Amino acid sequence: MEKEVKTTCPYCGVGCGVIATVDDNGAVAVRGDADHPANFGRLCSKGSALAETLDLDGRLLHPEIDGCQAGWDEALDLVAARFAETIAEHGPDSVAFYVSGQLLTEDYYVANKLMKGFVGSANIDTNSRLCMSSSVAGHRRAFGSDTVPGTYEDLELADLVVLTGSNLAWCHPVLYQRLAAAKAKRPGLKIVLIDPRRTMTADIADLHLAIRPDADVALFVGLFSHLVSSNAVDQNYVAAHTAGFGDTLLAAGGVSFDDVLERTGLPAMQLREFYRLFSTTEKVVTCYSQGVNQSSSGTDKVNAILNCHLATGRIGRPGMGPFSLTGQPNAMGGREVGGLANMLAAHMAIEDAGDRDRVQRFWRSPKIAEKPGLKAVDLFRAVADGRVKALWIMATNPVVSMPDADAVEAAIRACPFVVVSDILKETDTARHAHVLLPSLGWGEKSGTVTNSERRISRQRAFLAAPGEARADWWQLAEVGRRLGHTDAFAYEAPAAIFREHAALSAFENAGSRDFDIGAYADLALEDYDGLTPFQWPQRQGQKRAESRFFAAGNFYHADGRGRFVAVRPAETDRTNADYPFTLNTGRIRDQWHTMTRTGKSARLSAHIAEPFAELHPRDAMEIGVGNADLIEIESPEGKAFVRALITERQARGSIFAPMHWNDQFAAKARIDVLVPPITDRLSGQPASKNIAVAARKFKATHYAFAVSLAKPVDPDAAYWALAKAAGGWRLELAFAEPVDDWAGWCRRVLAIPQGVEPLGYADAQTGDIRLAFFDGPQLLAAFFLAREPVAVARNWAIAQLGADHANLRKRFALVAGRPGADKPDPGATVCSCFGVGVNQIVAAVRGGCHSVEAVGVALNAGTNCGSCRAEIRGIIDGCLAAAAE
Ligand SMILES: Nc1nc2c(c(=O)[nH]1)N[C@H]1C(S)=C(S)[C@@H](COP(=O)(O)OP(=O)(O)OC[C@H]3O[C@@H](n4cnc5c(=O)[nH]c(N)nc54)[C@H](O)[C@@H]3O)O[C@H]1N2
Ligand SMILES: Nc1nc2c(c(=O)[nH]1)N[C@H]1C(S)=C(S)[C@@H](COP(=O)(O)OP(=O)(O)OC[C@H]3O[C@@H](n4cnc5c(=O)[nH]c(N)nc54)[C@H](O)[C@@H]3O)O[C@H]1N2
Ligand code: SF4
Ligand SMILES: [Mo]
Repeated sequence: MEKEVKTTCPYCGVGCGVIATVDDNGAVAVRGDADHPANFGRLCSKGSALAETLDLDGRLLHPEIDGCQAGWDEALDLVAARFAETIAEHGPDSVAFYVSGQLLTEDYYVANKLMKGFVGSANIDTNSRLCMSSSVAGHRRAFGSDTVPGTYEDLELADLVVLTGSNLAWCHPVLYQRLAAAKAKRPGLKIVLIDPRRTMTADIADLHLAIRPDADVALFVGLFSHLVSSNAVDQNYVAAHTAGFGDTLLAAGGVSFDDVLERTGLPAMQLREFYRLFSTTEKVVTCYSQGVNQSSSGTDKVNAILNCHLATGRIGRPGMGPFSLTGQPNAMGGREVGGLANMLAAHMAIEDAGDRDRVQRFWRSPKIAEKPGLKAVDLFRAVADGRVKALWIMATNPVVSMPDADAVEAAIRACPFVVVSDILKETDTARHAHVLLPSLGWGEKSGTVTNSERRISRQRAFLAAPGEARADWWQLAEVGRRLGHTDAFAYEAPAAIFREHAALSAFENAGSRDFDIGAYADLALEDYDGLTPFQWPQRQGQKRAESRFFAAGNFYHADGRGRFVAVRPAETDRTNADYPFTLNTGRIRDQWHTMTRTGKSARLSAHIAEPFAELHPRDAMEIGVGNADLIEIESPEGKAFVRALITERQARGSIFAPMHWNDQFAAKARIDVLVPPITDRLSGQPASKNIAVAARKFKATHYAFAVSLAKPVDPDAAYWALAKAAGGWRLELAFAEPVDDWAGWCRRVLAIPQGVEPLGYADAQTGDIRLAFFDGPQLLAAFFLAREPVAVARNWAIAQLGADHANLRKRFALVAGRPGADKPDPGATVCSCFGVGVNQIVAAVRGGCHSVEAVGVALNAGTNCGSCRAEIRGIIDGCLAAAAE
């Protein structure tokens, strides 16, 4: 019998409801949950492909100690013993946890409780430091609490949506779809995008401000002045509910319109238009994400935005407000449990003696951390210099995602005791663990997550635990018990943890703290199982009609007033002739972070199969780089090799590279090795978007492309990038020097069995070599080598892995490296849901399909999740423009 389970997507902070079905053979299918208020049935490309990422390939199924399989008792005893010894000898601050916004709230709660209440240190930080901490710091400065005032519906109700430092189309795709649908219905809804790059999100923007990196403070300080001079300030709101207006106005006076023009690099007309739109539109929502947070001025950027909403009183009312978009599925839940080193629990403050005492009484803990712990960058510094001697890393991959990643890797390698809890056996971080603990993954674990609009939803298990994998909360509780805290960690199921978390949120609260879900403190097990999505706060005995905050003031500073913060644009002089480019890093549509899950899907890997760097055509020309060349990017911290992608979407002088690739998928593409450990002074969040780098062409003697049935092993080449492909793997390569025996190289790397001889072709004139290995009619691997970037049609070559090669002519066509006339090459995949390539779309446009809808009718492309609609529109525009020339 088919089983249907309602759960929540494990990727981005939109927090879409998913219905998973498992059939009798164990096959899983997913679809959007039409009843979930985040997505109403929609899913993006990543959500739609969830079922393809659930195989057990590469999974960690048993605990390991020093690379050898071990039992749970042995592993947990060792973890507890080593932590206990270290604490006894060097004090509580000599140990640390580094956790993740991808933990469930229940896991996170236990981790935080164990470290802050029972180890007695606040050395627990999380990858949310790299993600949301500037928003947290900004919220706390302005509101006295870490509160996101609005709801998703506000984007649909607004008359102006400002997106700044957000690539909504790719990073919060379902919210983007909701916004796009609202705009289609009501074209009067204006959208302004503020981003140095012209991203796919620009597709729905009425105005795109290609701002200079980190000029946001100047832009919003200038807006503040404009709101004052154009009488848009809500004097009543400011007088009744805020403080600090005067000082902020004074500070803003120091930034003239001309200063703003100079700092932002924007044309005056565009700037005026933005200011006019903002000041004359009552219903404004300003959404922001990593272009704001990940900056040395991240917290000031946040407050510069909040100032404008406070000044106009546009906050907490339908269609109005600042909106920090959270990245990870449980970034918000992590903040609720106080998972950051400078927070306590349930939105209480670690600096506040009363709060510390309250939490300690509630936990009945022997101690409580007395001061904030080390923030991520400082934490790894402390690991490096030996202050932290035992480290537990859970659900995050810092060797890939932390700034100065090589230094972080060296620190982990040198740490006397490292525990890693992950779902995969081999990650760039797991390879340095002394103890590896197998965790349950999505579909296997149970608990709750909170999305960007404060909505708590259940993740539910629908698959059996694989091997000996166990939940993260269980691992932590077991260690807590082994450290002697038997009662405090006697949980038997996530429901009990959730109840405790809910009870703590209400404990001595009485409206003094924003986060309160006391209504759920006594939730019965069946009710936890059946829990439907709800937004906080939900105080005990009170049904709250209003889901927004601050329309009528009631901020969480002691005087109840919101604060203006007198921010000033930072002086940044970053001219350095050795590192003339600005590197901006971020995300692509179909990969999730360090690719441990999305990298398993051939469909998702087809959209962009290689690490790349986007640069402007004139910059490319100046450094002698052509499309498809490889470039070497260098900063004082490190080096990376990636493919060049030349595009006018990129501003001059700046380079964009994705953060996703790692040592499992590429030779040298961990982009965080380039990022210096510079942080925002208030939040400690690294500045991952504005990095001084040099770029040059990487001179290869040979380039190659291979498809292979078996997973390639250790490709020794200066450059390689591996991706899952339908039926096998694809491998891009470049060599710094020729290899003597190419066939031998293939045999080793592409795992060709003994006795299989290659079918070969070598062009003496061009130096091209092609090799194909067959087992009967089955292609095992094909290898295409050239002195220039290889021009073979990738999707066609991949399709050959599944094709029947009984016919000898077909085998020769393969080594000739071109599709037959009957099988045109579909080109690079645009629509991953239906596997439609760019050449197919171009053909459809030439055949008369001049709208995204028409292409959808002809090819299905863009008709499922819709994530590729902006790209399809771009292709149509490109074809029509070319035709008009
Ligand atoms: N496909 C996909 N979606 C994801 C994720 C993923 O890995 N893959 N990760 C999730 C997570 S954890 C997060 S945090 C979110 C992040 O979501 P986003 O913040 O939307 O994504 P990013 O690509 O990191 O950065 C957003 C934009 O900021 C711009 N930017 C850079 N510098 C500046 C600046 O100085 N000012 C302004 N205004 N803009 C600037 C960049 O050009 C970029 O387009 O995405 C979530 N969703
Ligand atoms: N240069 C640059 N660097 C960045 C960013 C950027 O924009 N630019 N963005 C930053 C941001 S916003 C973020 S959020 C981080 C993300 O960076 P990471 O958190 O390092 O990335 P993930 O790949 O999501 O890592 C999650 C890990 O947990 C494992 N895992 C999955 N499910 C589970 C589970 O249920 N339990 C356990 N124990 N493990 C599990 C996965 O296999 C994986 O190894 O990167 C940051 N780094
Ligand atoms: S928008 Fe996509 S990745 Fe984000 S929660 Fe929804 S389905 Fe998952
Ligand atoms: Mo994030």
